[in-house]
Amino acid sequence: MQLTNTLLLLSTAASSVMGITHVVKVGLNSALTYTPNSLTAAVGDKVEFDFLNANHSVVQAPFTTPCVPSPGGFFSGFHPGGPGKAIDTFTIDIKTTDVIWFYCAQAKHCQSGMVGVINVVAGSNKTLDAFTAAAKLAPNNVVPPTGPVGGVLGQIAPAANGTGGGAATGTGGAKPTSTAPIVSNGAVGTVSASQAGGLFSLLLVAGLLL
Ligand SMILES: [Cu+2]
Repeated sequence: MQLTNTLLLLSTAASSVMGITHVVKVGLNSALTYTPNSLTAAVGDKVEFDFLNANHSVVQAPFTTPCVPSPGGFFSGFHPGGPGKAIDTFTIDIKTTDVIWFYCAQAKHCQSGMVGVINVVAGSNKTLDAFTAAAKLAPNNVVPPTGPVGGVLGQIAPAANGTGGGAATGTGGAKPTSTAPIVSNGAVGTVSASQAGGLFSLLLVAGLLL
């Protein structure tokens, strides 16, 4: 009983320390979509884009220019995906509650509605529908000059890639991603390292309690 309580406390503490990782499936069922295309994430959370099919990307954009990169925004680079392949992932940290609009820079995917949003403001006229409508009219789909930038690349092994979904919910950090993030925006401390560190100290505390 006491052990159960301690473990419960521990997992609650762990999730509040590490935040939640929200997973967005890119190209699910070979569609030009992000699933979900609108999500809410708290400061300290992460959003992980899983590239399942075709050759997609994710680029941050201002609301006013849907298919043009935001200065200083993130860009995943292009990631081909398909059945039996490892799934490339691109994970961003949510550092503010500001709205984050994004699109796919491949071909005319942005114009075709391959766009999405994090933390849209309820009641605002800056809706995902409005962004999508503006994207449809955008003259160009602009690929950022450099990247990947603004996030961390990873991979989900094919073995964990049963239904093309990627098994990524926050159950304590045991996600089948590769150990070495290839790119980040200059941040040296990696996600997995800091998570592991946090978990380790929590386990240490648990050990003392028990
Ligand atoms: Cu695309």
